[in-house]
Amino acid sequence: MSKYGVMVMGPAGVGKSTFCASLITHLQLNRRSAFYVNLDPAAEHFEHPPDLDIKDLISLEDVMDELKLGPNGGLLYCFEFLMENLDFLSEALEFLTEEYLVIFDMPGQIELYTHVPVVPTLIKFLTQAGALDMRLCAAYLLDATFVIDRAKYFAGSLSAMSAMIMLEIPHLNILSKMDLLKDQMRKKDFKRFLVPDTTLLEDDPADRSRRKVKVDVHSADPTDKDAIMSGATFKQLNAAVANLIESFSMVSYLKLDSTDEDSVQAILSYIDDCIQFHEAQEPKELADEEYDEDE
Ligand SMILES: Nc1nc2c(ncn2[C@@H]2O[C@H](COP(=O)(O)OP(=O)(O)OP(=O)(O)O)[C@@H](O)[C@H]2O)c(=O)[nH]1
Ligand SMILES: [Mg+2]
Repeated sequence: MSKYGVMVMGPAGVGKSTFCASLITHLQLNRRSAFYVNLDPAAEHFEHPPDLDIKDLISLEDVMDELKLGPNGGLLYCFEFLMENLDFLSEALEFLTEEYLVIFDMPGQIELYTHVPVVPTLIKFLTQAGALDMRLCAAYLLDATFVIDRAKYFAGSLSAMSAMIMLEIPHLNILSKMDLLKDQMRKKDFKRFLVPDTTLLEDDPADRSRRKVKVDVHSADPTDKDAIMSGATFKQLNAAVANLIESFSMVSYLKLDSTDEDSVQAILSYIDDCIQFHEAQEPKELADEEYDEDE
């Protein structure tokens, strides 16, 4: 019997936990079962209490205190500790039936998925045939307001692509917080950002405003952010990143507004399709009150 899950990831503050909460509320309203796993040892407040919380295994505060580590080093230690104690996960997940959607709420340190092999190892463990055998997909969130600054948008897209290559599971890239863009950009203009391509660099408003700052690149202070970002090298770097993303042709985006139920439902449908959730479900008997007597 397979298990089904989605790993919600992406940079800090992009709305991962908010999306997890909206998804759980939506599943509950549709009489579906969710199992919420918090894997962010720094997360404190939850709209829905987690069914399993990494904080019950290890405390980030204790790690930082005892090992004299900063928050990022501490987080890495917590994940390495989790890797050595994977029965913490398997004991909680092994009895879940295929009706459950397991939702993993991940921390915002993207180095966990793009640089160090911790999350790829975790994914191998969860999806391994014969053990938990989970059908898992990644929901990689980026903040939709990144599109206003093309450098940020392409850097985010590069991190999404890097996660796709490292994790090797079905992957959805999602632009979150769409409600924040409603007043800033027309729908027609936004559509271009759903598939990154190099033409988007041609009309970068942030680039135009940077050009107003006249800087002599030869005498400028190399640590001055404005000087660096208005220079030709920065432009070339962005163009190279955009070219790379376009040539791999792997990244495209779905839109999400976590405050809108239809939007959450649309993303859930993509998740269900990716992990083939519905194929495994037994036909359910209708509850008594749901029978239509005329039929
Ligand atoms: N307007 C708007 N704000 C949102 C949305 N989703 C999240 N936010 C806000 O963005 C902030 C960060 O949201 P979180 O859900 O904590 O983001 P996160 O990715 O889990 O953050 P970390 O776990 O710290 O990396 C909060 O203030 C949320 O209220 C959204 O769809 N629209
Ligand atoms: Mg969070």
